Amino acid sequence: MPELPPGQRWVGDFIEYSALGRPSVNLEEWRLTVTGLVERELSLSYRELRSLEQVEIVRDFHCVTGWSVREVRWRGVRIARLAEMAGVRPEARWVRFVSLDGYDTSVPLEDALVEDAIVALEVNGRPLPEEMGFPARPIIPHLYAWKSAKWLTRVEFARGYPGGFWEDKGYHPRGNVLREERTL
Ligand SMILES: Nc1nc2c(c(=O)[nH]1)N[C@H]1C(S)=C(S)[C@@H](COP(=O)(O)O)O[C@H]1N2
Ligand SMILES: [Mo]
Repeated sequence: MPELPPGQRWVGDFIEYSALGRPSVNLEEWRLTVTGLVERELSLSYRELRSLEQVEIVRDFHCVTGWSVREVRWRGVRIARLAEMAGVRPEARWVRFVSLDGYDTSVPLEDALVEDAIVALEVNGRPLPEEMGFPARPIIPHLYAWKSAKWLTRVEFARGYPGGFWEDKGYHPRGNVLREERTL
């Protein structure tokens, strides 16, 4: 049994949070763009993303409101791989994730570049269901789940702290689960 971080409780399944509603996604038009402090902007179709090396991770998922889901299997492309393809500039310190519905969130660059930080395309062996952010969401398992922007469409590298939907309401710039970085 995995260990429960401080202030969390196990629940059996995900609780859907879609603060700005569920956007409708047209997969033909959808692109994941990688922008900001990069040498080469990327604009990847779903097919192109799927053709990159996929990695699988099995990690617990922790919402800052206190619920945790055990041992979720995610599959997708390492954020570090996208950063390398785009050529992130040395001045970059932050990564901002932007969703189709307008939700956004940001994390320190070093947290986004760890080995098990991915842009997930699958959960538990199937493509992300619509309500879970199809076609893509970042998963950075050591950070709280609000950093996992569903319906991801843009990864932006920045020098200054970009903030985000919850961050601008007082939530933590990093959100490390074991350090209980919930609010400022
Ligand atoms: N676009 C978008 N992404 C989002 C959210 C949201 O409201 N909108 N909520 C976040 C929060 S607080 C959590 S806990 C997780 C919940 O993921 P789930 O809806 O798949 O359970 O999504 C995160 N990503
Ligand atoms: Mo959350």
